[in-house]
Amino acid sequence: MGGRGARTLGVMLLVGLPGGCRTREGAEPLRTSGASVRVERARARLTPAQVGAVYLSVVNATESADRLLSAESSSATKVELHEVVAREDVLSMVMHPEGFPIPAGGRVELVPGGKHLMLYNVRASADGIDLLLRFEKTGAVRLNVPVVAADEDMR
Ligand SMILES: [Cu+2]
Repeated sequence: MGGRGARTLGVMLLVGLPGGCRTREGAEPLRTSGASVRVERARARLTPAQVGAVYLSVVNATESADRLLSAESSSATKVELHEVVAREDVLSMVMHPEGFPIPAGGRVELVPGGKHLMLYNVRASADGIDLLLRFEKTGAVRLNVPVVAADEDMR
């Protein structure tokens, strides 16, 4: 029970660096050794109503702030950036069309009860769902997100 290690470690991702090498002629190359924006612990929870949520961590190891602008998936008709907020004891979801800021040297957690990606009309296969994240500076990051059981601890 609950022994599927793939839940946290099975995420394949490719980070697309925008435009490749951007060093200007004659300038010192930027120090980029290992510094990157990366996605960890991506997992999805689906409902019988074909609505789903994706939770993940974005780690920004670079020295400049980035922003998660949008997301899309071939397994869903629409993906929105949401956050659960409490107003006078009522929980509601608000959309973040402006994206989620990712601070320099920091991280942003998408977790149940907080920020998340909302998927509409999801069709998941046993292989999970594909997800394309678009960052302002990092560019596109494609990953495969495993689907976890509804009763599994998502934290
Ligand atoms: Cu939502």
